[in-house]
Amino acid sequence: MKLIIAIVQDEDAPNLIDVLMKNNYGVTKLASTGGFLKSGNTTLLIGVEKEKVDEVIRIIEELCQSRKQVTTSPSLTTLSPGVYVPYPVEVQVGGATIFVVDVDRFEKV
Ligand code: 2BA
Repeated sequence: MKLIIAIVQDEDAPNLIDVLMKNNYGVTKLASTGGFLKSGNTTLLIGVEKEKVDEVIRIIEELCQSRKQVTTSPSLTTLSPGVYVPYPVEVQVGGATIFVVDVDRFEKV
């Protein structure tokens, strides 16, 4: 068995969860926060048989869009040493960041 850990954008999560559930995959949704943007994203835990991993990843790829987000990054000005001035930085986020890990043991008791 494998555990798929998928970090997706909040906007994509509801539809993705619906489609996974309709295809009989068990899903746990965790509210998470990206370390770089410090804004909310969604982490899904999906436990599946090894043979189903590719299908789940295909569904995630299909439903999770890549988007541009603007954040601010501190920059050191040359005029005033030690003074940080924020300026906007555009980053491309997602579709999804996916980890697939082995599950040693799976029990429902
Ligand atoms: P964040 O850490 O908030 O990152 C959001 C987006 O900002 C990233 O999109 C990437 O395009 C950009 N970014 C991240 N770190 C950067 C840096 N040091 N310099 C410039 N740009 C940077 P994604 O790569 O699609 O990642 C989306 C979210 O997936 C991340 O949100 C984080 O929550 C998670 N993630 C990505 N890689 C990860 C990893 N190796 N381990 C754990 N979580 C990860």
